Amino acid sequence: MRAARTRLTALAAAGVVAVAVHGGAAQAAAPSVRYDADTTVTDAGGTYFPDSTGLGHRGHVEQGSPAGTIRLIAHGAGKAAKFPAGCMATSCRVIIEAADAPDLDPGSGDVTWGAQVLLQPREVTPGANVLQKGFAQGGAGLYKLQADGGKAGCVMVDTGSTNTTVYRATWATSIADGAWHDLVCRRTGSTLTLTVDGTVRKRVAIAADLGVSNSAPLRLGGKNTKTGNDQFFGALDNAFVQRG
Ligand SMILES: [Ca+2]
Ligand SMILES: [Ca+2]
Repeated sequence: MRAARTRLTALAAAGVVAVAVHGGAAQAAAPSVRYDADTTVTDAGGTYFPDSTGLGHRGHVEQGSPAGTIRLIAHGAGKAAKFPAGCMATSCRVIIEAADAPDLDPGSGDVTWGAQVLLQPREVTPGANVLQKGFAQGGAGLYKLQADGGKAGCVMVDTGSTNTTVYRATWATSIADGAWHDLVCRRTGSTLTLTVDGTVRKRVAIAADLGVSNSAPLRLGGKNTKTGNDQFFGALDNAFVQRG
């Protein structure tokens, strides 16, 4: 049992599985998308982070104006994606964006998403979007991981106009302490759960029929590249989405 537990801990630390933590029996991880951020590829279309699952959800680097840049920093045996804290004062903007795809839309099914996040106290901003598909406004619906004010939070909004409630599972303790944290959001039925470093920190009730299915891209580091995009200025690794 100790060996099994150690293995689960290692998997959770890699940001690739949370099912085993919450679901009782262990399940094999099968994310729809994951970015190990160990490398980038640049071609005629620009620079992108390859999808580590092999499913081809390229994470294109998209810059706003003023433009921010993402660089790779050391993390474990590999790298992580560092967003640009050096230009916070000028509201520079840069995100990682993957095109809409059916396996990124969970509908009303269970879904897990998350990332490993490193945030320094000086990088804290009121809005800091880590990972999202969709928007809180306008009916698109949304699943999101954020670090607003340095506090990890999971957010869901139903697609459509009938249920516009914004559901949030936020931990009151700041994670902006200059250390890596493993942040996992999980929707199971009528529950939305935030897990930080393997410990459940917040659990809230959501509408059982809430569904997220939209035409928005998957975005890391901001809601878009426009002014007021809730730019994230920390570092990310192993951002992932997993249905089921
Ligand atoms: Ca990495
Ligand atoms: Ca879609």
